Amino acid sequence: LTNITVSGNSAEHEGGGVYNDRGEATLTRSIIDGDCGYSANISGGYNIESPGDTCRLDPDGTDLVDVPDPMLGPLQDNRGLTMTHALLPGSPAINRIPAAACEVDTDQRGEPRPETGGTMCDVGAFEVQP
Ligand SMILES: [Ca+2]
Repeated sequence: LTNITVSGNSAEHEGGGVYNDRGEATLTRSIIDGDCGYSANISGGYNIESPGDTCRLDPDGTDLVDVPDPMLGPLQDNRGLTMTHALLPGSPAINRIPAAACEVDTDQRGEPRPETGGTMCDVGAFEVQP
C-alpha cells in the first residue's frame, strides 16, 4: 500500500484501518487513520498512524505513530477522478517526505508531487497545492 490515505473505516473488533490476516503487507508513505489490529505490516517508510500504534510501523525511523489527529478534511470532491481527504493546515503529513524519497510525480488527483515550487512531499494520497 503506497501513498494511500485510509480514514473513516471501521470494524466490529479490530483492524478498522487495515486488517492483515496472517499475510504480509508493506505500508509506504501512507496515512492509516484507524487501527491495524496488531497485524504484521512492514514499513516502507514515511507512514503516519493515528491514533494508536497497532500497525507495527517503525517509530524509530521515518514513521510517526500514535499521532493524536492526522488533520484530514472530509472525504469529498477536491478535484480529480475520485473523492479524497485533503490535508488540513498544520497536518503532520504535510511536507514530511524529502524529494528524493517521493518516488511518485502526482497525487491521487493528478496534482504535482511535490507541489509546484515545493521540495517536500506529503504523506498519503493528497498533496497540498499552493
Ligand atoms: Ca508538499
